[in-house]
Amino acid sequence: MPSDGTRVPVADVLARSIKGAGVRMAFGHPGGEVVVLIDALQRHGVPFLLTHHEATAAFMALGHGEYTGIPGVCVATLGPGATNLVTGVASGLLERAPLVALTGALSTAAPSGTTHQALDLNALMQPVTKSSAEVTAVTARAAIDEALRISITPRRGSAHLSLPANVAVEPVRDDGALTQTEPDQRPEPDRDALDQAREVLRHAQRPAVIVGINAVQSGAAQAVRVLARTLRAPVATLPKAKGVMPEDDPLFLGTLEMAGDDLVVDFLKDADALVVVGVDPVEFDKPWRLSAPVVFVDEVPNTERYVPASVELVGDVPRLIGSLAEGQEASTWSEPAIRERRRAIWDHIRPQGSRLHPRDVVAAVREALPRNAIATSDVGAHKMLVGQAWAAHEPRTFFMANGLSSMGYGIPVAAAIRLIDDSHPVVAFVGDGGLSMYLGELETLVRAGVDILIVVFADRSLELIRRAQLRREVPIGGVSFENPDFTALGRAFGIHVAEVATPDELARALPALIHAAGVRLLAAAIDGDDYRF
Ligand SMILES: Cc1ncc(C[n+]2csc(CCOP(=O)(O)OP(=O)(O)O)c2C)c(N)n1
Ligand SMILES: [Mg+2]
Repeated sequence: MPSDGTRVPVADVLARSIKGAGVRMAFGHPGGEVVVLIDALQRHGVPFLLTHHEATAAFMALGHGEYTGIPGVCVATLGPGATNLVTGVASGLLERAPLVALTGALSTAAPSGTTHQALDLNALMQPVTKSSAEVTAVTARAAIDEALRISITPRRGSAHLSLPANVAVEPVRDDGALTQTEPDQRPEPDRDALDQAREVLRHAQRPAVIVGINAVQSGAAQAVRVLARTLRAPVATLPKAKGVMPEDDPLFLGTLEMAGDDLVVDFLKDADALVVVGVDPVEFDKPWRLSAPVVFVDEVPNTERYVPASVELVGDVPRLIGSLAEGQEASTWSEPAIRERRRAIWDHIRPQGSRLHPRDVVAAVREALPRNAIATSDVGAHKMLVGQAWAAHEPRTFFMANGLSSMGYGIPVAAAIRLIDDSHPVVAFVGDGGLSMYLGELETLVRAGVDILIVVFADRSLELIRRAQLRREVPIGGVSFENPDFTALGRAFGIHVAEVATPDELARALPALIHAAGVRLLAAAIDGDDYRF
């Protein structure tokens, strides 16, 4: 292979750029059209993990992206491989995860009129990505570098490339100048806006801080903590920003949009100014309910206008927050009042009297795991509970589907994170509906040697949807099902399983589950009726 790279096959050029971007591993499910690409990835030092369903591969790539900030890569074949991939790729877009999806495509040399497995893959992927393009021998280098760059440019998300099987083996015809692989430059902050924002805070008696996902992705956690402590301001987070403020900090108020959210919002109504940091409207299912003036700080402009901003600071978030904090004084908020509200939220989400409440499960698992444990949540009634009850103390230790909010996210994201970084224990909280959707992936996890605790809330119900039926006063139906025999699943997949139905059984089962290696499943029989939002 010549050193100037002019004769390098297209698949190798893609693999080399992917390796160069820091991608740790790729996830996928092959077809004949992508075997050359997968081989190239592996030869260039990007191991490939086979999943049983392409969506799982995309969720794993998403986990790689959300955790490391470096795009995750997933691979699928053309036709059904690409259509199966769509849900995970769309999740990358709306979960704001850097992700590059690669699919095969029909050979450009296929006889005209070939329709077998032929779909317009770029048209398929266009609405669920930031960009989708077909790779040619001329554009290969620019296309992969552009896909990688687009995926890490705020707002982060998915990019897709389709690679015709014959093009993969063609030598590139333009391996020349590298395109920019860094994200686009952030705009310079507007000095007048900064002065205005500082004035808003200087006149406020009770400023509060609301934090969203871009505070995590822009590395602003430390700056937010300093600002909050300087102002002595309560901090509420959106679910994907949990951990920006340690949740045992006296200033931590609660998580918005999750169970008990009304109590968080109600407290914030007493604020006379809000600093809203990196908040992406994708996480909101409810309208903005606060009327205090808003200082909006983000990497990207407030284009959706979901947040009614009085002043907008757009640019380098940690620096902007640092400038905002300078010279500010402590507010008149009382820390005991914040603590009392936290207690009220904690009490609210668990009504008295149930045998084993989901909050008890989250609390017991939290207590059994160290401070740096990483948790993920899937989607359903349990997510509303976990998002409020799980205490995250550092950024990037809690991951939840809260953009596309697709079932199937929890387990693959936790597994990918653990494969990339084995220094934190990981736990995935999932519903029984979500678990059954991709049950076959337990084999993937066992084969990959993932150390992971899966906690399944076994209520034999799509509980969140049952609640929707109750709310909309339609007959209950099409939302209940039977679960597999979880203990037998343990034998089938070779995993450690414990089934619990009471707090005592939970306490007895937990130590062994926490300390065992490999895939462990805790099936907690709970009553879906017990969730309180
Ligand atoms: C892929 C996908 N299909 C459907 C939905 C709609 N949905 C949201 S929550 C939910 C129920 C999930 O059931 P389960 O996993 O058992 O969680 P639970 O609500 O019982 O806690 C459904 C069907 C979704 N979010 N994602
Ligand atoms: Mg359920």
